[in-house]
Amino acid sequence: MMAKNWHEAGKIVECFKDVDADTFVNEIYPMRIPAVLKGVDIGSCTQKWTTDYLCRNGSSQSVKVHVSTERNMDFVQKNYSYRTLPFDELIKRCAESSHEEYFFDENEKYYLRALGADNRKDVANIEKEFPELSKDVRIPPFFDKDQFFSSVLRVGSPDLQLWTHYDIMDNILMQIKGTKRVVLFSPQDAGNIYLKGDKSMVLDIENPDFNQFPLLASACPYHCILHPGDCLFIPAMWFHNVVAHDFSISVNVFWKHLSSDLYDPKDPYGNKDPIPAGQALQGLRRALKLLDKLPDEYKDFYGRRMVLEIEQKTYYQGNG
Ligand SMILES: O=C(O)CCC(=O)C(=O)O
Repeated sequence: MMAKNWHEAGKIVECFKDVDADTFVNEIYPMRIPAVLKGVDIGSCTQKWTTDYLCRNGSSQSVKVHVSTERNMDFVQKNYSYRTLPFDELIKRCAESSHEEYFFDENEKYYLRALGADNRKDVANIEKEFPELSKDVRIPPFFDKDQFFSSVLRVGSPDLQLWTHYDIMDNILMQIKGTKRVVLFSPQDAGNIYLKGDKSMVLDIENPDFNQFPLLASACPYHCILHPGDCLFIPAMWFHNVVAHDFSISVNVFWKHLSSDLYDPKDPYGNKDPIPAGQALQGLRRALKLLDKLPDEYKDFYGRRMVLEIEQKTYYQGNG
C-alpha cells in the first residue's frame, strides 16, 4: 500500500521498552541512531500537567514565543514573529482551538522554546526558569552530570510544525502532554535535504515538492509518533522535524557526547558546530575564495578534486 505521507515510506524508529540506564548506555547509545524509549520514569509531569496546574505553577514571568499564522514555520523565510506573553496566557491559548485575543488572527499558533535568563549567554535550564514545574520532571540518568548542557521546556499549539534542523549535542526529547510526530534524517543524508546552515529548506515533509527538491527522493526519513511518557533519543547531528498533533508539551535535555573543550563556549542553543568543525568550514570557505582567482573551467576541476579528497579522508562507512 502507498504511504499517505512521503515520510511514512521510510523507516520506523526502533522502540525499546522499560529501558534502564545500563541498557541505554551500553546497548542503545553506542548505536548512534534514534530510538523511542517507552516506560522510562520521567516524573509525575505526565499526570499532573493539566492546563489549570500549568497556569498555577508555571512561571510568573512572561515568555518570548514564536507566533505563526501558518502551520509550517519557516526559519529561512521567517513566516512567524516573536511576541511576549505571560506563561499562563500562553498555556490557555495553546489549549484553545481559536482565540478571542490574538496578535494576527484567531487561528494563530504559538511555540515556546524556553531560553536562559540572558538568551545570548545563558543556556535554558528548566530548574532555573520553571522551578515549580521542574519538580515534576525526572531527567533520565543516561549520562554523567558533568556532561549536562541544557534542559528546555517546549510548549506548542496543535498542528504546528518545527523546521528540520540538527543540534550538535545528544538529546532526549521527553513527551509530556499531547502527541507529536517526529521525522528524522541521518547525518549522512546532509547532501539530500537542501541545507541552509543547520536547517533544511524543505518545509513540507509530508508532501515535498520533488521537482523543487529532487535529491530528497534519495533520503531515508525515519519516523515515529511520541505519546505522553515516551522519550526519543536524538543523537547529535541527526536532523529532525517535529509536528505536534495536539496541544503539546515536551522537555528535552541536551548533553555533551564529545569532550567539553571541543564545544564553542558561547553557544546557548547547542547548535554551533564543534570548534574543529567550525574552523574546518571556515578553512573551506577560504579555500573556495582562492579558487575564485581561476577561470571557471579550472575552478570546476579543482572543486571536483577537493570533493574527492574530502570524501576519501572523511566519509565514514558506518550506519547509513
Ligand atoms: O519537540 C519539539 O518541539 C522540538 C524538539 C527539538 O527540536 C529538539 O529536541 O531538539
